[in-house]
Amino acid sequence: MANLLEGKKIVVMGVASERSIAWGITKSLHNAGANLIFTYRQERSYQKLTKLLEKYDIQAELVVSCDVASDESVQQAFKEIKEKIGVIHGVIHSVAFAKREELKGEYADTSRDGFLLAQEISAYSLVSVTKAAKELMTEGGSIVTQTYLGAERVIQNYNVMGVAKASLEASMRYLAEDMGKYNIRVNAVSAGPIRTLSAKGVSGFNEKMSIIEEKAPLRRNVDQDQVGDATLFFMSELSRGITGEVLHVDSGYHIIG
Ligand code: NDP
Ligand code: N5H
Repeated sequence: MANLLEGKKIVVMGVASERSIAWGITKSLHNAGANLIFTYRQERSYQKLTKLLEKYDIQAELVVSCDVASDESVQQAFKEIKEKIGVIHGVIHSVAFAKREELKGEYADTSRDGFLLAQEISAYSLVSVTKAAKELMTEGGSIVTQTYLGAERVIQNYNVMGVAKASLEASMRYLAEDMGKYNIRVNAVSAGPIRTLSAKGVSGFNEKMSIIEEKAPLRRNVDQDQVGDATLFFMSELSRGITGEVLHVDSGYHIIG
């Protein structure tokens, strides 16, 4: 895998800590020879990212601020990437947000603003990012987002985020159709539960992990590195015939009734 992504420039969005799925992806892409550009939202994430890059001896091509809640911020980030980097070949979209109080109890209690916030940050952001990135992807390429089984089925507590992920997956398919003519593929990885900052403090997370150990065909949980390698496949030419797909990296749990 040493040179699967040699000469490829890929934007990674969503590293907040060493546990971030986006960091697992970073390691896989880096080991495959990719040149990486990073975006972050919070200053705290920027500090973390800087330390991680140093610790793992990874040279970032560029690190830019990008809050996907703002169209101007997304456009400004990709404008800066265009000016400083030029052509890019891929984007990793690994961002989501919902208010913690909406991630428990009944979905029927979801507030209008909580619903819209989850949709905006977790689903619409793939649209705005794809639109901005497309201008830099003049040699074709690959865009990968991160989703979860709660998009397909009712999973307790996932609530408003399940509906946002359903929207994200549908958006991914419509974008795959739009981008296909530019030789840009758009796909999603659906990971099983992984302990990250986002997962911290959410109700029922530990229980979800135990169920995987008990019921998934592989009887073990997945980790960031497994998601990283599946995402590497989507970024590479090995997946050149695949677009509009949701690939489950979940120890096979989604096939169990
Ligand atoms: P992390 O908490 O590590 O990452 C979440 C990221 O979202 C952070 O980097 C955060 O940046 C970013 N983010 C939130 N709001 C915004 C915003 N407005 N603009 C830009 N970035 C924003 O968690 P994960 O790695 O777990 O999450 C990554 C993705 O994986 C999400 O889409 C999540 O739904 C998905 N996923 C996670 C699973 C899990 O079990 N952990 C399972 C399946 C899917 P910052 O901190 O700087 O605000
Ligand atoms: C069924 C479950 C467990 C219950 C639901 C969890 C949903 C989590 C997703 C969202 C993204 C979590 C979230 O937005 C948390 C924030 O309200 C508070 N946290 C933060 O602000 C931290 C500091 C930052 C870094 O987080 C973000 N997002 O910016 C699902 C689990 C089994 C699997 C899972 C955890 C899925 C998923 O989508 O992440």
